[in-house]
Amino acid sequence: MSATATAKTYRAESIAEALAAAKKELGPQAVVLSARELRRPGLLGAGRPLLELLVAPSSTPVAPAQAVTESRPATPAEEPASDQLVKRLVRDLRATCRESEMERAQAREALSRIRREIGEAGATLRSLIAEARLARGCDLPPAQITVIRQLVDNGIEPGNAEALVRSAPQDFDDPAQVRSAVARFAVGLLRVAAPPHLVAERTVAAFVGPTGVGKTTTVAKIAAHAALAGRTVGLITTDTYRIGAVDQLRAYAELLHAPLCVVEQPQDWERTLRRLQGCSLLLVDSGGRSFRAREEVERLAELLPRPLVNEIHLVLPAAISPSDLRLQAQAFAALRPDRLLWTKLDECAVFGALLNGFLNLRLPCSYLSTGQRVPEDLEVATPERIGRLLLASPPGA
Ligand SMILES: Nc1nc2c(ncn2[C@@H]2O[C@H](COP(=O)(O)OP(=O)(O)O)[C@@H](O)[C@H]2O)c(=O)[nH]1
Ligand SMILES: [Mg+2]
Repeated sequence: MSATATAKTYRAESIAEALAAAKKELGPQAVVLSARELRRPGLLGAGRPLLELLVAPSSTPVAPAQAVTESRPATPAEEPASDQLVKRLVRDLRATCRESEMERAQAREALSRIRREIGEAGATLRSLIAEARLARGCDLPPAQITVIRQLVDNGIEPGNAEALVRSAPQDFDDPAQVRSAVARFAVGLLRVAAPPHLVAERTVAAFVGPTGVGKTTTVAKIAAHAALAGRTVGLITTDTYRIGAVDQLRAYAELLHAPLCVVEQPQDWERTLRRLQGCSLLLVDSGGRSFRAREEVERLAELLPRPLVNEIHLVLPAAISPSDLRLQAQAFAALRPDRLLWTKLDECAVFGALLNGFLNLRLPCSYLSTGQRVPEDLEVATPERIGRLLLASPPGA
């Protein structure tokens, strides 16, 4: 006789209740053959669903597992029913956890998409308003309006361009003169930060930013310049997330004969500082963080405690759009960066981001990275250089 022929069904609100009833009737060795959820009868089937267990007495030869459990793997006949149930519950729980984790990830993804869209819409709106003002001629003379348009063509946010032109001396009526006046004004306005490789005091400088912007390469360049300037450099990385990230920095460390330490948790600093106590400049590379990964940025903030870390450079590509700049600034705000470091200037046609970054974030600029070569393609930022970049004619203009 098959197991299902002698099996009985038990219904209850919980598995435990149904199982207790089954064991009471069929004995403690009863075997659960299957379980399913039933909708309660009623208009809407409301309330907690009922659970139905199909249970056979233990003396009954158990039918081949797949007959009862369909596609589930076979369960050894001697395995007690309670074990099977526990396994099943664990399996179900795991599946539920996986599902809710996926739902959370999808919700996070949707939220950041909305944030991004709002950011972009805001930037577009600001541009449109500024454009509309310019189209109406606003209250500025034509020469000033021409220069505002040129600055906008150079990637400067329209609002920033107008503010800059309005703030510069107004007593010119030739666009070229207005342009020079604006350039002089911008140069006076821009702030740069002392580059850590040329600072005499012992400094711990960290470099943070999105993935692939050139953090590791820039750290290597600064380390090489520091070594050339006679500093003893120690390299530190918190990037244990990306495969090969530590090896990338280790390769540079070996070339420079600089020690390398990994900081994976805040407690690692004590050991790291002991090991690098002879170094006068500690450069901390970090893993790239997507602006979506808020928790990761918060975790990184714990790995870069102030005032132990003296300065945090937010590394961004010079080609970044105004809306992405706002998003990235927002994403990395938890780290309280105090320097801006621009990379990939060589891949850039216009340099408005350098001014947008300064005006929107109010952070001084430390370095400019102008290519892939280590250590050659690195410049210490100066207002004059940034001013020249801002006012350079865009290609094709
Ligand atoms: N064109 C150009 N490429 C750069 C510059 N800085 C870094 N890179 C390249 O960008 C890629 C990513 O650099 P990496 O330092 O690994 O970025 P990270 O993920 O921020 O650490 C590498 O191929 C670098 O050679 C730069 O200033 N200009
Ligand atoms: Mg890196």
